[in-house]
Amino acid sequence: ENGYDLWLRYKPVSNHILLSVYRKNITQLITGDSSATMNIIKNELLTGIAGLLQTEIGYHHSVTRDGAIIAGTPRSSALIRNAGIATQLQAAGDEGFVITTKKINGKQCILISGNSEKGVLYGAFHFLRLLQTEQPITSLHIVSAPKIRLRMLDHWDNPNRTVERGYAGFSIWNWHTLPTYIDQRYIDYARANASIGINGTVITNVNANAVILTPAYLEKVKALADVFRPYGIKVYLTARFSAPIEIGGLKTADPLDAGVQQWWREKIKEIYTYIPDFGGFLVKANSEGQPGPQDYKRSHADGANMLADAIAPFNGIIIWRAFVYSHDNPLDRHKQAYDDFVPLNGKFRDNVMVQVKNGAIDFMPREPFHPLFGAMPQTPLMMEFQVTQEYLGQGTSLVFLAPLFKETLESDTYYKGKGSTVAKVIDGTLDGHRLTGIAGVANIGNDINWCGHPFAQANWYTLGRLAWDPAISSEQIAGEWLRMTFSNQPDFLKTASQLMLESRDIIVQYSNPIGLHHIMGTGHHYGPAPWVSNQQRPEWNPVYYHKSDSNGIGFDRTVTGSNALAQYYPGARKQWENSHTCDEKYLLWFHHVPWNFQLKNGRNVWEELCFQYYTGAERAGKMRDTWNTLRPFVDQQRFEQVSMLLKIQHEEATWWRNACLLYFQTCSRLPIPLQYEKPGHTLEYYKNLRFPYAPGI
Ligand code: BDP
Repeated sequence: ENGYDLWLRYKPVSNHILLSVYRKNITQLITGDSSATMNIIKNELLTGIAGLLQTEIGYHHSVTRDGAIIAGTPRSSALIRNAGIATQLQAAGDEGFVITTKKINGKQCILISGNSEKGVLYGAFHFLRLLQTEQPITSLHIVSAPKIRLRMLDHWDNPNRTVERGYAGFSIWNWHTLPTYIDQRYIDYARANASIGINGTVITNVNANAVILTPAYLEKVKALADVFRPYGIKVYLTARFSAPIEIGGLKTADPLDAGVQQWWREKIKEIYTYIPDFGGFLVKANSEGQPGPQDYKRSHADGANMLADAIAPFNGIIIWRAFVYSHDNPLDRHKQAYDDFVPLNGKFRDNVMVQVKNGAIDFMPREPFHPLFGAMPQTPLMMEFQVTQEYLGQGTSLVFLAPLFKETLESDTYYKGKGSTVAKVIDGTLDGHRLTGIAGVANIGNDINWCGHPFAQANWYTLGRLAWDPAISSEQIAGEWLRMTFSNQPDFLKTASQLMLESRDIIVQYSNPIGLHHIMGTGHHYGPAPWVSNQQRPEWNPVYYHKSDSNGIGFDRTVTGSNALAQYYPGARKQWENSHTCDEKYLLWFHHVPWNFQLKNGRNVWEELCFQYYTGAERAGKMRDTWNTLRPFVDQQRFEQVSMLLKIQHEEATWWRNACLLYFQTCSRLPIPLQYEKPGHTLEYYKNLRFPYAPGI
């Protein structure tokens, strides 16, 4: 298997007892009135059932026997309308679904329903998932509604098909052959997203190119939007703030300039002539060199509101990113987004969301939650996770991200007292927001298996599942994905899910232990480079973040340092503010401590770093041994791929360990304890490694 089928393989159910139960309970399909979406539902159910049950069930117009599957909305199907499930349907809302067992005309049926066809589509995929994961189906009473309204992928794809921070080949969007040539990939992409509830996609990079807003390209975007629509997916674009100058011939892009406002109004109107359900714009402004309203001494709110006003008549939204930092913020990059955005709370239009990365620095392997969560109650905040593994082993490492995403979502902001979790800020319950969203920076490219590393597919899957319901556990997600992607065998599942669930902790241990962060290679961000200090902007240098010197190591973010901690509510702050009681996962994130500082386990900081780096690298090696025991359960192609990649990962873990410890040792001047094997090379060797063709920039 080459992995192209993702988690939608529909292989025969291997449990024979279950298979016969399924065959008895699934005998015919009846769907609501035909439409583009209903045809997709019908085909998906027929294909899925044929694959899983190895039997062709008939397509009927009425219930003639036990085991009928009835899929439709109350509007499109009289059977659903008259089934007496109005209460359940009400609970399902606009996009949710009801799957329920019912007697109709004396026959035992399974109803898959929703108030919209999109809901039925999600229900159909859920039903197939039950079969794929070998769950009982004889008495179903499921009502499921998404907790988050916008469940999105952000593609960092450029028009020339390179993908910023992409490790799975080139962009799947072939701008050259669009709009006429519709690659089957576009359809399969939409289908995979629908299967996990994703309902929006930003198809262009946040480092935006205005060309996408020109008519020739809008034609191409329209072609994609037409493919995605029946799968319930809306298209969004990134807006380059200086587009009025670059493609509009104006002299300025000042958001308060009437000509600029007029230009955007017309541009947006034009977009809607191509794409009547266009979702809106995602904007990165005044960040890392991107143009923005501050170029004209206007605020982020001025910029966002100008676009919001132009798009409001079409019910579009503006997603404005809070990922900002500048070189003239001398103390701590950690603080800037909060400092810039909190004063703007309440100043954004109703159709603006502010998109905030999970942490204040940048998608680190472990990062405390962003202090903006809970700090802008009048502004709907959208979560931005990074699915592509820029800082988590890129394309070579098996790292399951559900534990990382969940750690953020479950963090307590204390904004409205204990229990004010980030998830509750994001899902709108704490402040009653109508607009809610979770976005993930996509890890998809044109590699045959979509995501490069076979296990990276699990992170795409995770994004969808957690955006649907942030309460789903990592164990559940890993289990579902493994069952559908590989096998339902209990022995396989036990070992493979443990492998996944530990993987994020392991990479934290061997790359960013006890709160170290941002010590990766320059530019490509591949591998360790804690020594780098020659970047022109201070906050681009790893030394800015670890502050390692002969006295100690770590970033003091307490009152004696940058005081970034003051941006958190007292309840949250308390867990970190005192170096002696600080959650040690974040010790060096918030404190600069002497090398002989004692941890709770009795080791000092230097010994702890050695312990973490060595243990992490050793565990990375064990991952490969563990995987090798799973050979009997996995097809050869994917087995070998993962095995080879785990070899690389082990080598990289050892490289992180050696390079970091040798470098930090130049500060601590302490020996690596004797029980550990010596690094295989000198620090100079590691410093001299170069990767001119590392992917993803
Ligand atoms: C950083 C990436 C950079 C992105 C930036 C962003 O290194 O490529 O453009 O985030 O999110 O993590 O805008």
